[in-house]
Amino acid sequence: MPGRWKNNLKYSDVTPQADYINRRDLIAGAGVMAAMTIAGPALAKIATVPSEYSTAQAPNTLKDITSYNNFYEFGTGKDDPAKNAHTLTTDPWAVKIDGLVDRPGNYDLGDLLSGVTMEERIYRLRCVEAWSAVIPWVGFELATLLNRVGVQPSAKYVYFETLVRPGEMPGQKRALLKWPYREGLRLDEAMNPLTILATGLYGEDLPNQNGAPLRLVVPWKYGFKSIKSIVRISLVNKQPQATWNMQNPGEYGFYSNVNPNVDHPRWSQATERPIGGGLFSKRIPTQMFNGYGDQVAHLYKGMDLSQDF
Ligand SMILES: Nc1nc2c(c(=O)[nH]1)N[C@H]1C(S)=C(S)[C@@H](COP(=O)(O)O)O[C@H]1N2
Ligand SMILES: [Mo]
Repeated sequence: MPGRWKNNLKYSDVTPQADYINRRDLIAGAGVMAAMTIAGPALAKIATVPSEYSTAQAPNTLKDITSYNNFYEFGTGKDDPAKNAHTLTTDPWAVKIDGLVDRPGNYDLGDLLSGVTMEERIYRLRCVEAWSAVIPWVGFELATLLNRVGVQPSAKYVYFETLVRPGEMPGQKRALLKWPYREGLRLDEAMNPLTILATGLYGEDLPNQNGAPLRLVVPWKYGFKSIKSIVRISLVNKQPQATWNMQNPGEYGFYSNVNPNVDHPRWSQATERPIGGGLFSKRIPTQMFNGYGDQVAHLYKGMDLSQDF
C-alpha cells in the first residue's frame, strides 16, 4: 500500500485553485473522482474541509478522546484500549467487500480509499453508557464507498465485521463477546450523509484505540453501533447480526437510535455525562437522535421507536 493515509494533505496541494473553490459543486459530479484518481492513491487522501454537519461545539481534547474508550478486543475497561491497542498492526490492511455488490473484492485499504473524497467532520458521538463526546473525525461518507463498489437493487442492509486477530487483540482470547464484533445498518441509514467511515481524528491517522485504520461513525445512534477496525463490509438482503443485539436482544435493539424517551432496562437514557469534565461533572439532557433529527428523523417515519429501539 502506497504509504499511510496523510490527513494533513490539503485539497489545494493537489488541485488547481479554481477546483478547490468550487469543490462542493464538483463533488456532485465525476470531476473530483477523476482528478483524484489521476493524482494517485497517496495524494488522493485529502482532508480538512469541515462538513456542513459539523457542530460548533468545542471538541474534547485528544487525551480525552484517546484515553476513555470501549473496544472489547483490547479489554473491557475504559482505559484498556489505550493500554493495549498499540499491539495492533494496521498496515497493511485489507477490507473484504462482498454480497450484493457489482465489484466485490478483497481490497487493500489504500486502493479502496484512493479517490474517495475526504472531509474533516466534527460529530458528537454518544455512547450507551450515557457519556458523550465531541470528536473531530476525519472521514468520508459511507455512501461514497458504497457507490463506488456498486450496490445491487436487492441489497437492503449493510453488515460490518471487525478484525479477528487474538495474537494482537488480547480481549479476543476470552469469550467476552462473540467474535468478530459485528454491526449492521439499514441501507437508507448507511446511505445517509451523516454516516461516515472515519480514518482519522484531529487531522491525524486514527489512534488504534479509536478503531484504526477504518471505523464507522453513526452520530445519531448509541456508540456501540460505530464499529471499529473494519475488515468486512457486506451488502445483504436480511437484517444482519449486530453484536450487542445478539448478546442481549432485550436490552439492545437493532436500531439503537439515541432516544431520551426510551430507557435502557437498567438505566435512564434521558441524560448524558460529557466526558472531560471529571466524574462528577454535570449531566446534560440527551437529545432525540443526538440532535440530528432534521437529517435522520424521516428514516423512521411510521415506526414505533419504543418497539424498534
Ligand atoms: N470492534 C469494536 N467496535 C466497537 C466496540 C468494541 O468493543 N469493538 N465498542 C463500541 C462501543 S460500546 C462504543 S461506546 C464505541 C466507542 O468508541 P470510542 O472509543 O472511539 O469513543 O465504539 C464501539 N465500537
Ligand atoms: Mo458503548
